[in-house]
Amino acid sequence: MARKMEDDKKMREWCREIPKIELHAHLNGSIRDSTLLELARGLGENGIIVLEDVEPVILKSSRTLPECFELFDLYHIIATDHSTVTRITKEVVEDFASENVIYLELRTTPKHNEAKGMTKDSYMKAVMQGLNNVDEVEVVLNSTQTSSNEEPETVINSFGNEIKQTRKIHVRILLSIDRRQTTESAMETVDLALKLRDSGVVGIDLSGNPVVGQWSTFLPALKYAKEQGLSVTLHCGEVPNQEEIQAMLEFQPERVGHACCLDDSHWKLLKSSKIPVEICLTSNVRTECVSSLDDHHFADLYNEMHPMAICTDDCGLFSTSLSHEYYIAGTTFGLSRDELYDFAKNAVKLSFVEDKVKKELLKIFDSYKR
Ligand code: 6MZ
Repeated sequence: MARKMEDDKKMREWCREIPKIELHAHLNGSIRDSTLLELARGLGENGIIVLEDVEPVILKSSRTLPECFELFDLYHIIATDHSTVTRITKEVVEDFASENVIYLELRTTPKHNEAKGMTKDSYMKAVMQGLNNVDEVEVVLNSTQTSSNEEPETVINSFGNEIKQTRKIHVRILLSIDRRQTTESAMETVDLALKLRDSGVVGIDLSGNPVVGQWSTFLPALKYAKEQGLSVTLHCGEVPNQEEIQAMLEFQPERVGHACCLDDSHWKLLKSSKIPVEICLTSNVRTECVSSLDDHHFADLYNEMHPMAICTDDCGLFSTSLSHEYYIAGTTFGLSRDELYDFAKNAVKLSFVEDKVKKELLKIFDSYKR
């Protein structure tokens, strides 16, 4: 028993220590619990929300998909203020870096709020300010940015090797189109993404409550994004809307998130198309998109060597971390450390970052294991 606990602890430590790539993380879903409560208390004191109503919702550990979207509405009230957006961004990046995430693709829905003088543009400025404010680690936003000349640290890794470790995280941003938006608003988001290309924005995500909105509303903006060379990822199959799933797979996005509720024919189509899947284990179980970890489609896709990346989705909302997601993937599906390591490394190829950075990231993986 004690031996098993010791092995388990070592496995958790190892999952934390290895370099990792995060490809599916929503900014506002990744807010620290402590920050969320602090902000909610502030709003409660100012009479903007009733804290007693909100606190149990924040502290509840398991939520259905509809409950998550209720909570997101609260997150949006809390986060619609420039300085808060800046603070959250800084903390989220620092939290991922502390998990040894060496590349983070962070997605967020640009918001406007007239009362706070916030436009989609100013929301994104606040996000960028948050990236600038990160001080625990160096944030690299494009491949032309010159890194500091700080000497990398020498550390001994769990393979027993001496390695050089730099305190650096590459970050790229995806702008999310919320399914509640109109075609015009979705177009605006794509235009904003194009404007912010030099600031680290590399693509577009379609997300939001999966039972809201029509595919035909977003399609013009998604097509436009693709034509302009932005990468596109879609939340696909969180609910069994087979007509939409068909249309999404035909659109051939560069990646899809979740892919839980596909019928047999779409399952075959996904596999033959080799569209990479962003896998969010804890999120899928908590939101009841899959019945249990054992029944998760990860195992089937893994056995077929389908391209996939392990991701967190909303590490604040689901009280998880990327290390924990690796740990549960390893322990649930019986992956060895070598297999998990290769899996982590393969996620580099699925990222939307420039080839030059991909090479640099692959080098970090190789030097770590050597
Ligand atoms: C669909 C999700 C999601 O954009 O305000 N979001 N959309 N399915 C999910 N699975 C649980 N998790 C998060 O981050 C929060 C927003 O991301 C989307 C929702 O639109 C949510 O409001 P941002 O930074």
